[in-house]
Amino acid sequence: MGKVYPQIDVRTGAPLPADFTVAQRHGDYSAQDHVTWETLFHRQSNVLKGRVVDEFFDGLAALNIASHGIPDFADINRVLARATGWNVVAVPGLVPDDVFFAHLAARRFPAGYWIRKPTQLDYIEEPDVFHDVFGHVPLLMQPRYADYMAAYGRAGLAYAGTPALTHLARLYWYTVEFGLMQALAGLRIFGAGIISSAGEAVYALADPAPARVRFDCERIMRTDYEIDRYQRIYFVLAGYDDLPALQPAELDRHVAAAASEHPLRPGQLIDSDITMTPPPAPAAAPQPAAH
Ligand code: HBI
Ligand code: FE
Repeated sequence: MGKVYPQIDVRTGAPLPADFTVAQRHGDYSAQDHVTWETLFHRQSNVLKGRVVDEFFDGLAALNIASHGIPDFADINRVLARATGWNVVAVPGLVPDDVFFAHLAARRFPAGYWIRKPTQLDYIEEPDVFHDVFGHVPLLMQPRYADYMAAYGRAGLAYAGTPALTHLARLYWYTVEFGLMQALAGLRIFGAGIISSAGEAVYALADPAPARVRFDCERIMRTDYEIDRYQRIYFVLAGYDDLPALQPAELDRHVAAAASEHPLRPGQLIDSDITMTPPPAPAAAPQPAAH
């Protein structure tokens, strides 16, 4: 069954426009909503130290996305638009694929305006403002990432309604949502789905269970994914230059090659995979002598 999309803004009763955007209505958030943001912000900032790519914390700082409550998108956009031409727009939640791609192609990131309830800190089914703004928006300050996201939107529009969309969605999943990156300092979190999850931020880098495989566009396009559990496989970019340009002719070749081979299960490894093992957990710190 396909998702049923809302037709009105539930806060005002006004019909949704064709692009699904709504006003953020920053003044409408409750004190509890801002506390939920603060709780999530502190928890994730702590767990991400030494685990996330440097550009993430650079982006947070530049955009003044901080613990002091849910950000006002207008404040973010004043900085973000000048830096990379992107803007954040508010939407009620998931939007149809073609609407999502049209926003990205126009360098608009659709962010859920609502925030999860205190009883749902660890799992939500649709993206809220914490996942979207904390997880996705800081890296939009990075020029290569900003260009990749817009190119993904153009590619999505080109493939909308075709079987190739399955392959393109896998690429988004294994880079933008669940990608890792090999930085000079070590293996780092890159994807927003990991950035906004306390449990997976630890699991993705250090747990022995999942595979960590060198990024390969066609290989990813063959790989199914599961949305309701920690990933069984992560793909590791060597850097921002690894993000594919997504030019139409090259992309068509990748999609055709991926479609000509059988799909791979999420945990399945193949001979051509270059795998990496996580570094051993650091030994427990020596106890200070009592005195
Ligand atoms: N809508 N708001 C929102 N956020 C998403 O990440 C999103 C979406 N609609 C479709 C979608 N993602 C994916 O199915 C595409 O990347 C294929
Ligand atoms: Fe996301």
